[in-house]
Amino acid sequence: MTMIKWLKFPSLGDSRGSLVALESSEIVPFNIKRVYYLFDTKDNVTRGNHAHKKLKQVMLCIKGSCTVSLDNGFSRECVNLNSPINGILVEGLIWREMSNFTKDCILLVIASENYDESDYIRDYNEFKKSI
Ligand code: T46
Repeated sequence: MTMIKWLKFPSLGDSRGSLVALESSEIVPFNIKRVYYLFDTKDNVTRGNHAHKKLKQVMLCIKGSCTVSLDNGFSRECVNLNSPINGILVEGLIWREMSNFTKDCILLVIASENYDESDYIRDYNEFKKSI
């Protein structure tokens, strides 16, 4: 079964342009506690390289694009995020890495929990043991 859980965000567009509203509902399937975004990422940088114990996230590129690699300890899948109306839901024990950021990339992350360093697994061997 694929780890890539696509979400499509309805665009409330009219003749003036487009608008996407993300609320805790069926669109974002958890209560939103935090929003953060990665931008101005330098060339050839890989970010992430960790798993979360409890955190659920929705990720989308509101500008530019990047590659997200998801690894459940048995297999790995990559997805290209390149649209402000399509994102992915990442939940469960998944090792994630983000790479191939375009210069203009803004990766928006909507999260189910406040920042908590103890929710991170930053060591791949520890991640494998946790599965
Ligand atoms: C994730 C990917 C997509 C905070 O103080 N508060 C926060 O809410 C966040 C997200 C980070 N930080 C601090 C912790 C580090 O000192 O910011 C610094 C950089 O964080 P980190 O190295 O974890 O950044 P990434 O890009 O590797 O990972 C981040 C998120 O941490 C993570 O949840 O899934 O973006």
